[in-house]
Amino acid sequence: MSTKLFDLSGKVALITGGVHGLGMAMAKGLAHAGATIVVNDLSSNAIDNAIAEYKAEGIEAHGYVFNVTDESQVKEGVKKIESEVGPIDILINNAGIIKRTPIIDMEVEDFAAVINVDLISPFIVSKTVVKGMIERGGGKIINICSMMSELGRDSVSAYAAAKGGLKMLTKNMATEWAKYNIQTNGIGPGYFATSQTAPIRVNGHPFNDFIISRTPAARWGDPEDLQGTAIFLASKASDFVNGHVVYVDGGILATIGKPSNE
Ligand code: GCO
Ligand code: CA
Repeated sequence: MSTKLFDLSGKVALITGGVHGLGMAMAKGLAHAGATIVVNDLSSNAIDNAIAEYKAEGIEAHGYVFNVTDESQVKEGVKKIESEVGPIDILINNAGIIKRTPIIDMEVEDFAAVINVDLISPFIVSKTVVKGMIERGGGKIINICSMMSELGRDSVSAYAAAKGGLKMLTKNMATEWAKYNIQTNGIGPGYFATSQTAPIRVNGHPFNDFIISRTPAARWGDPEDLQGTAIFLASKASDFVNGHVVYVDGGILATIGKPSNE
């Protein structure tokens, strides 16, 4: 049985904001590897729809309404999850937002809102969940980073600041918690076909062509492309892997790119 390196049977995984897109795809991957899936969102409607979508794939997911940026709601939510579903073995800090506005036009409140969801909430949820992981002798934390953990792009300053910060928070969590057999790592998705990128993925839109030519694999990622890395970082297979961000990007970070006429 010790050879079942990627088996997640008996594990409970909380995927914050796992009600659509990349979070849902990763959650489905963990479920197919045996994990029990818990998701949260601000809206009970979004949760109901997600639970139905999981069910259609044969997955009995559990949903909880709470706001990841509010520490008392997070404490309450985690307590409920752990008494009703079971102790959380795997945490994926996935909930995130983006605002695309040039720096000089951006309001401080909008910048702060992005930092709050994309950087401060992983801090809040992790510090809440990790206490139980320490008591139980281990756990897995996966922070969802971004190309913007490494690169800038016009109009996404707050997102880049948050995701760059999340990469360093990942290293600091690894530093503080590796000794408790808790592995903290990140996944940095490249450009994926999700609702978040829908406005910039339109056929003929210059950004669409740009991404395809900028990506050595020459395509947008399919959310399912993240499943293998999520399972790896959630499983025994990664028990001595600490503080890394695995970029699942079709090679974007490997290359400087090429002239647009090639
Ligand atoms: C953008 C995109 C990105 C992606 C992703 C890249 O506007 O450039 O939305 O920020 O969402 O995080 O890794
Ligand atoms: Ca268990």
